[in-house]
Amino acid sequence: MAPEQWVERPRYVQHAEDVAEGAGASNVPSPDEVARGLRATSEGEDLIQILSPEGVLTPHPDFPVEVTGEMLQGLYRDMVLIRRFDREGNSLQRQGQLSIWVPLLGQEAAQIGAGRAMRPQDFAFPSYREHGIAWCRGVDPTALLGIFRGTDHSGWDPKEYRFHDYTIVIGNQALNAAGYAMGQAFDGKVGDGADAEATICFFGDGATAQGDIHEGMVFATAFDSPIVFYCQNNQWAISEPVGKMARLPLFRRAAGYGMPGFRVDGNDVLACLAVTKWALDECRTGNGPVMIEAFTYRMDAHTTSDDPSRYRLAAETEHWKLLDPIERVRVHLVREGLADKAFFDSVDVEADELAARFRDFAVNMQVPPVDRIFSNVYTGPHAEVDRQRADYLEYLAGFEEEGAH
Ligand SMILES: Cc1ncc(C[n+]2csc(CCOP(=O)(O)OP(=O)(O)O)c2C)c(N)n1
Ligand SMILES: [Mg+2]
Repeated sequence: MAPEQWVERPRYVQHAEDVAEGAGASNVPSPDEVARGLRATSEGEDLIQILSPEGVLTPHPDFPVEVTGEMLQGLYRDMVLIRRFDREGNSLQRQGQLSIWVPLLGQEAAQIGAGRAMRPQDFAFPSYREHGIAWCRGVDPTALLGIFRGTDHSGWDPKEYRFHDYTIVIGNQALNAAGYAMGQAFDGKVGDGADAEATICFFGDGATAQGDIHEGMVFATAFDSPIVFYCQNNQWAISEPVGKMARLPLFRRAAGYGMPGFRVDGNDVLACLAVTKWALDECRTGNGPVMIEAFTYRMDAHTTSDDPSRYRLAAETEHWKLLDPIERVRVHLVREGLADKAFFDSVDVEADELAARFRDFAVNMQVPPVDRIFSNVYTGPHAEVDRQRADYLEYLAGFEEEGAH
């Protein structure tokens, strides 16, 4: 590739200076902007796609996946349910029930595709937006609520679900995941058997600028570890567009470490499923690691503390709406006669029930005892933690005495 091509910015990225220059005061995208956005995703460089935004299914020769009506219905249901409880989480924060919420809106296919590609024995290391992966691992959505109310560090047993705690420190999970995958290989868990294991590590586009990701990839490749590095490129790291920190499509970085890298349409659940399944199988049979870039879009704010209208154009979000990950599955199911109205209605009812249960749990959450923050810091008793607990309780007791006078 010629050097001048290296610095070419992807066309789909809006830069802060473009916004400042008033590139698009209007919230309505022009037809040209819409077409540009569609091209960037559906005809993007090396983009692996099976289900187009129009709902047309084209099998991929390198990533075969057996598609049945029942399987597509299942993926549709998963995506509708996680979108529904994600929206409920957002509303609960707005109503003061949660301290913060991290929306996954727009990334349903990237997460359900990868999550459903995993086998029970595989292990996932998430960052903080992977509610869809939690769902696929069998973690009940209500288990997420303590984290976002600020009363719990986690809400599930990572070993039971083979789904690690959320990691807020950007990129840090790549080190844990690479180490875990090295351990899987050392323990002889890699091979041709049906119980062979792999690890998958989730992180964002912004995290690729973090040293931990680099170190994780170096160790994983040096030790031929069974790990899939799954980057959800949702185009933004809070207010920083991916084109500002990456001169090349992110999946190309894999070559520098010596592993295969693929860019998959992150809004196409079938492509995400097929490529991740292939990658996990490569890893579990000793051909890891593999990197996947799921090319998608964060439709909502970074978190409920963020206001994306300060740094990106509504037009950009509008054209990604046309690439909606759920809508293309719905269109395909209807066009091919694989689902009827009763099916779609039943999923909507189920989604409403899940949201109601989620809300009910949130509003009835009890305030935990103050000293619970000191629990589970280490696997066993620890003198320093005990000392800190005693200090803190004594400090709080001081307020009670004051109040008594
Ligand atoms: C080590 C570290 N530096 C900075 C932050 C603050 N921070 C939180 S989210 C974020 C952006 C991450 O963007 P990306 O990796 O693209 O993930 P996304 O939020 O888009 O899913 C930053 C910089 C942090 N949590 N940890
Ligand atoms: Mg991002």
